[in-house]
Amino acid sequence: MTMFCYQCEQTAKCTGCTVAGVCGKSPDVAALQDLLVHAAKGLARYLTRLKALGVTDGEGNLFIIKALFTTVTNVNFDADRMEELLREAQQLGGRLKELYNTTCTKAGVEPEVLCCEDCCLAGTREGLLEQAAELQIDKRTAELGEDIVSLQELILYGLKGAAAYTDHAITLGVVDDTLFDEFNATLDYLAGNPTDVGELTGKALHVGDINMKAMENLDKANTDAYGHPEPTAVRVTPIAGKCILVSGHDLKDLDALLQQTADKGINVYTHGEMLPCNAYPGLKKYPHLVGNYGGAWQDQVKEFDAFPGAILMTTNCIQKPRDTYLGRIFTTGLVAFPNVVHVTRDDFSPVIEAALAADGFSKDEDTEEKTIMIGFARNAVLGVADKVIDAVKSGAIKHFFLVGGCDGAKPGRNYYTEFAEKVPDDCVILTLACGKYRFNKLEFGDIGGIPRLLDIGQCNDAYSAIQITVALAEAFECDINELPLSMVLSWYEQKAVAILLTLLNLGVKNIRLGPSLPAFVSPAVLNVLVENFNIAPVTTPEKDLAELL
Ligand code: SF4
Ligand code: SF3
Repeated sequence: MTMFCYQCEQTAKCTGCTVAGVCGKSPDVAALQDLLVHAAKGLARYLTRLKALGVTDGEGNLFIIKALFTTVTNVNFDADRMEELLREAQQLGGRLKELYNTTCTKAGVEPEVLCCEDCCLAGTREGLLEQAAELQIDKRTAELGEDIVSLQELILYGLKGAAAYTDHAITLGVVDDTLFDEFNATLDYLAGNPTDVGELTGKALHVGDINMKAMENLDKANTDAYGHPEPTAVRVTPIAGKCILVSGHDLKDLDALLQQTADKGINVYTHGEMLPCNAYPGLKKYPHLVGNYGGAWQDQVKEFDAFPGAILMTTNCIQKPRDTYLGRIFTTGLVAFPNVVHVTRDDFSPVIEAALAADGFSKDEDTEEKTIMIGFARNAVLGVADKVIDAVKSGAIKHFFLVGGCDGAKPGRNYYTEFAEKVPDDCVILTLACGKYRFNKLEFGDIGGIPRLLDIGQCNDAYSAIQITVALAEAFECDINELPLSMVLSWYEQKAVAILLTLLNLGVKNIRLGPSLPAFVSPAVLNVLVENFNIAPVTTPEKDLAELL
């Protein structure tokens, strides 16, 4: 095997990418990512012990988040960038080791030996790749067995997802030391190569709690900066003129771009998970944020090719760009792709210049205006809670379905379109994340003025969905599992893993998960999830609907 990665839903043969990533990740990038995770675990060992001695290292804490987020699926495909991060880890490791030793001396305690010469990073790319080869997951599986590694990786992937949300919150100024301590302690735990299945299971559920806090912080960061999303009709057809398309998840990048394009005669469109930005008062106030273009991440190659302007990729999910738009696509933040120009939000002028040089939409393409409704995050929905509760009590609303999660490229995801179409007329669909593009342009109508499709927002707005669920349970004085609500989720990458752990940690049962179950969840670990949470794979829309209703 030249590599081994099974962290996402599209992994080869539903078992693992062993030759090259189905996502496009090269074996070298996969190896360097394994090494970066290993380095992060090593740094966390120092950070945890320093913390116990009363020392907080801000730089180290931030690096851990960056390192984890960088290794999330569809974020970083650039081996050079990965090596830069490893060198950063190396320098940081040296400094933390020294800090730890001097802190121990001052405190009069004997320092633990936390690393040796052998685990220091090699000086060359070849050397790094050789070191990484020893870390390949299949080797650990051969040594420890699939169940232990399954749980270790479940914890790691959950942390990666939570790190993505934490990074976005940090970007908007919400920095939470307690959360950093949780990340570091969990990585420190993994660094010890734990093998106790019961303890590993408990830690995995605890990652759900870490992610809940991460999503809460991000919700606060987003709403403090841009206000609460409000129900908004978003245009999904183009307008004549020069244009920029912004994809990913990062609100601050969009804000910076909107500021820098004001009065430049450029229309800005959202793509993929940026669609919910159109509902935030602090972003929709810009008249040149004109709407959304295209759908979910896996359609980007076709859509970016057709888009007659510049494209800015904030975080995941980026795919290998076609040559046809290589000169007008840009990455920012932690996203990286070889040969794609990387820009920072301080200066988006290369993006603006590319937009001005491109054709823009012609008058012929500016046809009828079509809109979809978005902006039903917790504030908007809880604002009409009385109306919703009355509709449930009167029987006008029989059931709620949360149909959401990641979209993806593999076949079988039309299940979610069919499921949404078949939901009975007296039921409401709550949705979030990019999986909603499977059905968010369909007509669902309303029940007594309450739209039957409520788009809560991005994947991290699972926080909003949880708040809505908890409020409904309080109103009906019941457990969340007793509500007339079912969750039919789709997953793709590690943020979905984090959200799933959050839901399980909250005790949510009967989740239907698809389109296929994670390859990294071994049969025995799956059994634990089935026994404790009655989680089940999706089957057919008809069968699942009948069972859930
Ligand atoms: Fe394969 Fe997914 Fe890993 Fe990419 S991220 S290498 S597709 S398992
Ligand atoms: Fe989608 Fe990548 Fe997960 Fe934020 S954009 S949900 S897959």
